[in-house]
Formats: sequence, C-alpha cells, structure tokens
Amino acid sequence: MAADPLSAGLLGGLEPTVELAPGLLLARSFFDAPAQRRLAADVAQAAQAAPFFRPRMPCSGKPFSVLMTNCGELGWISDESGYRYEPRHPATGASFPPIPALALSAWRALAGAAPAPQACLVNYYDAGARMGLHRDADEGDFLAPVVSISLGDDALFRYGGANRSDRTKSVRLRSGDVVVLGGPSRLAFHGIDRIYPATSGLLPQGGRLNLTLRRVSPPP
Ligand SMILES: O=C(O)CCC(=O)C(=O)O
Ligand SMILES: [Mn+2]
Repeated sequence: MAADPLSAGLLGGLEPTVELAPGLLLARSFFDAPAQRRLAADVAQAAQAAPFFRPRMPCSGKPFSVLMTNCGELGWISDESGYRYEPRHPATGASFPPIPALALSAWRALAGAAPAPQACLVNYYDAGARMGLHRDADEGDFLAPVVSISLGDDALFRYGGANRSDRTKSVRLRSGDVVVLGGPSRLAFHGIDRIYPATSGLLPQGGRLNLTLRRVSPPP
C-alpha cells in the first residue's frame, strides 16, 4: 500500500483517510460531486446492458432487500444454488459491462500493489433495504483488499472483526466515500443496518448505490 499519500491523508484530496480498524480504511469524500455524478451515470449506463436483479438466499430462496448487478469479467451471484462468481448475467446470459473507469481509479489509489479487480458488484438500496452482517469470502484470493464505493443516500455501515461474535462499531457513510477492507480486516464482518432516505440528491430515484470491487482469483 502506498504509505506516503495515505498517511498524509491526501488520497481523494478532500478529507483525510482514516483507519477505522487495522486494515479497514475510510477515504471520506474520495469522489467529489462531479465525479459522483459521472460514476452514477456510468452505473446507470451499465444497468442498461446488465439490468438489476433481485438475488436470493442460498437454500431458502428468500429474496435480498437489495437489488444487484455487476460489472467486470466476473459477477457475484446468489440464488438457491449458493454464492458464487459467474461470467454471465443470470437473466440475460450476456457478459457484464466493463468496470467504470472512475471505480478503477479508486482501486488504483487505495488497493496498493494488488492486481486489477475482476468483479464490481453493484448494490442498489431503496429506503428500506439493508444488508446483514457478513464477510466477503467467496474469492480465491484474500491478499487483495475489497474496495467499496458509496453513492447516493447515507448509510449506517457496521463493522466488526473476523468472528461474527466480535464487538462491532458503526459509521455513517456518505456519497463519495470509499471503504477499503484489507490486510487484517480483509475478512472482517460488516453490513449495512439502514439507509437514511433523502439525504442525497445524487440519484434521481433516491436510495443508495454501492460498488464493491474485488479480486476473485490469485494473480497469474
Ligand atoms: O453497501 C455496502 O456498503 C456494503 C456492501 C457489501 O458489503 C457487499 O456487497 O458485500
Ligand atoms: Mn460485503
């Protein structure tokens, strides 16, 4: 990881990057308002090719409260058959659109020497959506961090340790913030407890987008 710009708090330019826990970074306002608008437009365009779908829980088939789509060579899917990465959209059968350049710029700035991300999961939260405490553990490589971008309404992000029973803390994420789960926090439990409706005017339909960039397989 590039120590100098990080410790100087210069990444993203607007506010210092803070370490919430070892390896768990919050780059506040990494994206300024024009960059947020551009990235939201890129996501809207990607969703034309790869429409949002409602994932389902393994076994039970219970629907998630978030909608999802993906960009990149692999997409994260969940349905009755389990959690997995797939190269094709579950409804259209088409490959996923490329990861937006601005999202890749966050990876380059914050993921240190990690090889390029292969997946960009896009979550859409309406006012009532949430995401339960979980770990991102379906990847074959935990050396690379997970880089997670917030756009739109504020959200309450809960994070803990490597065990579900570890004590958790919460932080309110705002549009333009980027969270990095790396190093000792790569497999930390985390989730979204709630959305704060109408706290951002970025998305015409309201709600919140989250883009999660991941390396899925070990570097060649
Ligand atoms: O929405 C967020 O900020 C977190 C999303 C997340 O943890 C995930 O998609 O695995
Ligand atoms: Mn996650």
